[in-house]
Amino acid sequence: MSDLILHHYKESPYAEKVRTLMGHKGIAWQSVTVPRIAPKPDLTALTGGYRKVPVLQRGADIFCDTRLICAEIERLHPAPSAAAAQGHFGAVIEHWVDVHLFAKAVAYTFGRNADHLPDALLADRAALRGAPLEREALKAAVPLAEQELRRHLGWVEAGLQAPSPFVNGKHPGPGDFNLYATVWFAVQGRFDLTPFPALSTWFGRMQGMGHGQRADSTPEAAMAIAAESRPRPLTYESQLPDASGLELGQMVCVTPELLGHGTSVRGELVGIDGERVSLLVLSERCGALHVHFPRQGYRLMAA
Ligand SMILES: N[C@@H](CCC(=O)N[C@@H](CS)C(=O)NCC(=O)O)C(=O)O
Repeated sequence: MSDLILHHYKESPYAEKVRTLMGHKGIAWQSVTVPRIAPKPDLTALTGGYRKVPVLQRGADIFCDTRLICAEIERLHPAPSAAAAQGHFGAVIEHWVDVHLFAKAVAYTFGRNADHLPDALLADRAALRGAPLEREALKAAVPLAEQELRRHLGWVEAGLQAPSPFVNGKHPGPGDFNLYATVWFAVQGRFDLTPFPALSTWFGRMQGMGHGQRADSTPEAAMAIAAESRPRPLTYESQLPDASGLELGQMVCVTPELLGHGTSVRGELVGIDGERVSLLVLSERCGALHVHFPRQGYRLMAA
């Protein structure tokens, strides 16, 4: 049985990014379904408070955010590679997708599906954004979101005219998986890819990767695994404090920069470098955990 446990839900585009990476690499993994809205007591017992999806668990090590999850999967399963080094601009594409394109895809798909979204989902996402989400306003936002999506995806279409089959180059890389997940979400809102033939072909190629070998599990089983495991030794090359001025051993808080309301994690700083940060979190239900975050996209502060 694989020790990789993905906590996710089927509608999540960021989870689709990881599921597709599992497919590309032909990995076996365990699947735990998380509620789509808060409260998520089982997930937050494992993360120390982070509620977003997906989260990857290996024993008592918890990896938050797809950037770090994908890096961990790449480290454990290096072939076939999806590393940025094989192509160009993977991180730049990821940032553009996260900060710009994703919001347009959400505006489009939420607007198109506005009449079918449960009230509780709208209330939950409004609380997470710290701003109201009303059905009529969501519907009114669709034409602009569609125009913007078309303009941005036109850039990708032009880029894919080159002989490379992937935006990352000859092989799929982080940019491909991030972009795929966001386009996948727009397609859930019935966004029409027909005017973008190269993008459609690329989309089909990414979709054809599948999701690897998934075995369904439960939150209880995942928490029992965490409780009976010890966090793995940390793999930071240097244990020196970095430019943040924070010291190992002090209590810190990690908060997402985007949609951060109420999702901070507090713990003891046990590892830090330019790419990631690790906190020791003592969970009532799961014992000692190492909760890992990327530096990109998260604010790290003294608690
Ligand atoms: N930067 C994060 C973003 C994750 C994210 O925003 N996930 C969405 C679902 S696709 C989410 O968690 N929304 C709120 C929720 O489900 O509680 C990542 O790459 O994992």
